[in-house]
Amino acid sequence: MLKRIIACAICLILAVTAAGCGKKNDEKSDSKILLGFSQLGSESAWRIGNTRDIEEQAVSYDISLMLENANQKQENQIDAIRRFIAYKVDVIAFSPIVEEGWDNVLLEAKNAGIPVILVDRDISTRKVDLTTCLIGADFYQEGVMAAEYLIRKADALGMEHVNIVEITGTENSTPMRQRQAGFFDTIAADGRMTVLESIDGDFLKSRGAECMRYLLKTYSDTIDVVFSHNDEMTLGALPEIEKAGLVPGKDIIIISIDGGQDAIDVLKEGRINCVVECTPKLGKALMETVLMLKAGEKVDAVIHPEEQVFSDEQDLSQLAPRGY
Ligand code: GYE
Repeated sequence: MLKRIIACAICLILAVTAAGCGKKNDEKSDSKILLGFSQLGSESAWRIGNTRDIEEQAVSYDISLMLENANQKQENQIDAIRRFIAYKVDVIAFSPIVEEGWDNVLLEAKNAGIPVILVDRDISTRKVDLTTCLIGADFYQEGVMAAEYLIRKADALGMEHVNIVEITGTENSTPMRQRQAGFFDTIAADGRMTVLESIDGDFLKSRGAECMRYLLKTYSDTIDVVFSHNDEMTLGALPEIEKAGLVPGKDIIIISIDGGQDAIDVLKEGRINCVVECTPKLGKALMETVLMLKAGEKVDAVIHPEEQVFSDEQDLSQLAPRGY
């Protein structure tokens, strides 16, 4: 009997200690900042690298992350933001798939007193103060850098006419609009340049292939340049050019954006001529901004990462692995 009483007492002490420990852990995790992040999808190596980077940086900054993937649907992103509001997260971040259509849900976040950070892409709105800041690339400058490369290349080859086809990213998204604007503004003053057609490839490899098939059928061998808004669509387009009996990188100048490892490898093979970098590594700036907002500090309205151009003008043999 005594043995039983002692055993029960020990159990009780253990249970109380365990409960105590549990509470401590809970208290610790309760005190962590909670960030709700709505990713727009998984359409590209860029996007997958961006998601991974945000997850890794959340861990290293000791921030709890509620991550939701919208699978390319704006309504899923709106639902996710509403869930974050209901859950009372400390900060909301999201990468808007397109620029329009966010006012209502962002007003809800504002009324709930939750600051919102735009990651990667921008929104278009007449309302003020719906978001705190934007952390993402300067897409206009990327378009400018792509066009500047093309002008140098046309000079080097002594081209008199340059027929361009453009495969664009998701319609009404910031990178689509800005990359196109930067590219068009820069070639505008160069009388050699003609854009035969711009076609929506939705940032997808399969669409890149489809668009290229259509463009080759329509313009056959009059195409001098493919300007593609991301690596995925470029990698989809290349085999179609080859199937048509043309040599990408030689018969057609290929210009891409992102700079993921696969595209850089193909650039080194000579089948792509130029890749403008767009870094997906936005996680560090995001976590630092979250901490600043929570500390009540002022943050910069726009944070652009540094980016560069990789092309057949350079020796790329020593280029470090890209990490996405
Ligand atoms: O270029 C593309 C991705 O918004 C910068 O989206 C991003 C773009 C990137 O799917 O590959």
